[in-house]
Amino acid sequence: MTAITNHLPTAELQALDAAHHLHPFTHAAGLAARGARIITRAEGVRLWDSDGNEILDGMAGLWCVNIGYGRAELAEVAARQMRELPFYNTFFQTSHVPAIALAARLAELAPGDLNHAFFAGSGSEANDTNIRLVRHYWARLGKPGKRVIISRRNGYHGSTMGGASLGGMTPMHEQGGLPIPDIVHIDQPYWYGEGGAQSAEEFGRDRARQLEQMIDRLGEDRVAAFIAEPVQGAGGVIIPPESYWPEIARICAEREILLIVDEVICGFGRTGQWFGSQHYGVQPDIITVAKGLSSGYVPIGASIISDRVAEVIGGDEFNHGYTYSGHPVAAAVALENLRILEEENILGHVRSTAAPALARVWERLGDHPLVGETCSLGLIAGLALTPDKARRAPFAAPSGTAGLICRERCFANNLVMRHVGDRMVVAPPLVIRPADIDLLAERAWRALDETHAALREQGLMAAA
Ligand code: PXG
Repeated sequence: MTAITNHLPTAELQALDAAHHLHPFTHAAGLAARGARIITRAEGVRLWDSDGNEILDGMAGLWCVNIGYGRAELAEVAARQMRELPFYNTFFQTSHVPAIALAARLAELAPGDLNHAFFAGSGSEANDTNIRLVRHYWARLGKPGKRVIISRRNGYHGSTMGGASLGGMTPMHEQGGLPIPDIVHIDQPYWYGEGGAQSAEEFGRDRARQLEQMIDRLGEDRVAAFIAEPVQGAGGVIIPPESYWPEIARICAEREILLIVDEVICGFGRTGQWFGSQHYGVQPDIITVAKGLSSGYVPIGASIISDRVAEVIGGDEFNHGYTYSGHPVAAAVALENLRILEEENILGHVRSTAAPALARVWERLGDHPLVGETCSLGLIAGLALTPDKARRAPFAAPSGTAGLICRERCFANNLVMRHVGDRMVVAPPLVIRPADIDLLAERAWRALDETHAALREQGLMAAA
């Protein structure tokens, strides 16, 4: 078989890309001026670009390639499924084997009585499903007034109208008239950035109690659900204080609201457990999954729903669904991905080898003069850049100035590390080996040195 590497020269690809391809979350004119880096192939934890550079992927694509790149088994399953049944829908009293098998497998893996999967094409779509689902659930129980969904500032739940409304990203709300009605936000449990003089434990409890206060303010008869990520990913890897989730669980148990845990990033091994909610010992009514469900090889997402919720919803026709709900090729690939995760004990590798190795090197990055804090859980890690370590001060320059320089220094050192404001984050493929974790840290340190030098040179080391 010929490899798909026989492409146009990089400059021509960049020109066509700039002329015709609008990119997500990208300043198009800025991209056109500099040209995109074009990724042509990948293997394991490594990417190659159109100029032949080898890059260590610290982000598992976009927090999703959990089993690593280049697993031929997934390609073979996809090809077999395309030959056998490339498409059929799951509407109108029909089903097919891959969707059935995947739903049953997810019921086995998901904690407690989360036994029912509603399939979507992405995490955003699954969260849109969740909005309609929880409102319909309460309406079916004779409480149509319970419509409000409480979410968190700086949470991320997708980019559709519903997903972006659930998310707490102000720059997203500013475009397109969001949030949609009946979605409200409470503060995030970001102790390093917002904890002030409080202890982490005290702060975590206080931030959780904002949920209780918001329910009281709105009235329990108006609140349908609370949604949150176990660890906020796109918000900059915000790992909540240990006191946070138990308090959230207490409030959800005492109040008549549903708990939706968005596992799009934390699911399928990222924290060392199948689901991040298991790490924190909470039992959701609904979980959102996508990304690691197929290791990103094909688009697929799902809402996994408890017996209690499914029973209520099932008593009526739920007027909702996507052409690609349970797409046979996507479902077959997801199943194969789950088989590999389990049979190769990849979660065991995360827990006993990769996560401790990452935690060690990541903590050492905390010694860098530009780094204010580091944190990690499983194979997700974040650090805060600061001009003044002692005071945990943010930069005087607009948030993201230092982060962007650092991301570019990482890229120049053949490491993909993402920036969120002035936080740097990594979430490598779960199969990463200790030697590559060392390499990741070595390149990150070099990038931090270069960022430090650039900030000094440009007079950007002033604290706010
Ligand atoms: N929930 C969570 C927790 C996510 O992280 C979504 C929902 C939406 O999934 P889809 O498949 O619709 O994208 C996400 C997606 C970033 C970045 O730059 C993060 C995501 C997507 C794109 C970029 O950190 N997360």
